[in-house]
Amino acid sequence: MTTGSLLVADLVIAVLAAAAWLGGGAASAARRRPLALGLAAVALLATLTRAITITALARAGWWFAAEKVLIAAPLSLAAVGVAGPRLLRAPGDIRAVAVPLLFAGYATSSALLLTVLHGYPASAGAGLLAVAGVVAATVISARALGARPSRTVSRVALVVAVAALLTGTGLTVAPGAAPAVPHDHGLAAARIADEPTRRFTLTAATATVDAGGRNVAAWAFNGQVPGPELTATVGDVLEVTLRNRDIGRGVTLHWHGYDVPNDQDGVPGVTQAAVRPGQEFVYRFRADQAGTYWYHTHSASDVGVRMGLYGVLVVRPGPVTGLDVTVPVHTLAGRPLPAPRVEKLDAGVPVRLRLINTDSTTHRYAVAGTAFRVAAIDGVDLRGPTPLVDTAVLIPAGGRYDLVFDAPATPVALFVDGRTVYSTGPVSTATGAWPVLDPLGYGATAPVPWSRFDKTFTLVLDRGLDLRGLLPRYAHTVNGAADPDIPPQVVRLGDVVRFTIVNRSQVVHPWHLHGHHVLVLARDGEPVAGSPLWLDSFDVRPGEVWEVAFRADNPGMWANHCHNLAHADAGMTLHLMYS
Ligand SMILES: [Cu+2]
Repeated sequence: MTTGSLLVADLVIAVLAAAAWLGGGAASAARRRPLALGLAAVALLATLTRAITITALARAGWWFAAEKVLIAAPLSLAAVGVAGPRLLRAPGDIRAVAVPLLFAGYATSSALLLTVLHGYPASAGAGLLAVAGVVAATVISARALGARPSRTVSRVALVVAVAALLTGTGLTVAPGAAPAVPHDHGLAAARIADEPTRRFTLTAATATVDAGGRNVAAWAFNGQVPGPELTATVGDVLEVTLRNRDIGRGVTLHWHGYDVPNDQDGVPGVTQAAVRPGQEFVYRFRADQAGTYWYHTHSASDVGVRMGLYGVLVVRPGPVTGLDVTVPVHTLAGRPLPAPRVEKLDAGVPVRLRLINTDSTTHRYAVAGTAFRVAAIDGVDLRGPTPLVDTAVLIPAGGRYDLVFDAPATPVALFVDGRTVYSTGPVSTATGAWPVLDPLGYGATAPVPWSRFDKTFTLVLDRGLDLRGLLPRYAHTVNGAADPDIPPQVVRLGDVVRFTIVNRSQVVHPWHLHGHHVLVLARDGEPVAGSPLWLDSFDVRPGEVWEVAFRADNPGMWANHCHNLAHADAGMTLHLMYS
């Protein structure tokens, strides 16, 4: 069983246990004896089963189980300890066990709420709040049912409630107040002064565009979605003038995966101010990385990218040979945008498909009718890629895969999520059952260039109630905090930095560090067994633990965030800062 499924199983069992205890309590209060006893038996069984799931989660990593071991387990033990013996005595008047059963229900519900609303890290304050809630609810229930709680119980309740109020700060105060992200931090590398060799102008404006045969409202660069494809050759100096005609939320250009100097990175409030309607901003950087990249607005990025403010950036090492096409996959107004048409391929022509996922969720790609190799991921060439047949690839949000093959004389087709994106003739469409390539075991290995790390950080991804803004929100959190309260990771120029990224939530988080490619060291404790993977976007699935590293060689203040942009918007953004 994967840790991801264990997390789901544990949650389901916890919900079942809490519901059954509460239901049993209500049934006994209503003198429904058989129902009460039946529900209590289910509750008892479910609560004891959690001993197995919590132990397994703790073995997978303390991050997955901390609050369950420290708070849920004692509360569950209390539930069983209080309700169990009274049930075994099975009194003539079933109403006599109502309060013990309700107590067990409150204890397990409170532990469940703690996991769902607070998550990681566990804190004494949060635990006390949970206990205070249980005591208060039990006392109220006892009064309502006419059972008088003893003087001792009332005293304990009072003490716990006061302690919870005094220390129960885990839910309401930042674990470590984050220093404000400076607007102008003086660390930005001076942008290059060289004469540009490639000039582009991108004008952002509202537009109506054709999305698969239907006109939809969009935000577009130069009236088109995707925006113009920007191409360059290694060594070119790009100068891109961004103008904003009427996008009220502001616009910037972020060069996704391109490790530009910090002041060209296009993150509003961090590296520049958002470009407002009527304003412009000129980006200039040298194209010294070959590969497949893309650009997109980073201002209100969730809405902005979804509405169409993105395009392709391809930097080639030299002249194009054969067929070299980009396939940016995007969903606009709920419909997939059509890919560029390739009607005909001459046999023997070398083909390079640059697949780009510009959505916020993973896509599954399958090339049918030919063997192919994955030549590059996230713009970086793989070492010793071997031919693959009838194999699908999963590309995370923001990620790019370059697939290469020599065109066969027979038809080939590309499928995205089972939908034909293009084909040169009839091919088998049964790609749904194909195995999926694991890039961590593909290609030829090479040693990791570092044996020691100057800085190590752990990012635990979760969800939690964030009460620090104007309105409470159910945030996507990192180490229990949400943007802007997540402390920045501070490194020095030249440091070799290691990150451990743990996903203890129920959803995939495509991780994206700006300004650096990270080298994958291991996933779930298994070292990379294939080509070195230098990634800028990688899916951390529920229950996964990724270890990645990079050399801090690009000074500045860099966003480090989930590229499911709705998650980034809902708190899952922090910053990497050079001291
Ligand atoms: Cu996410």
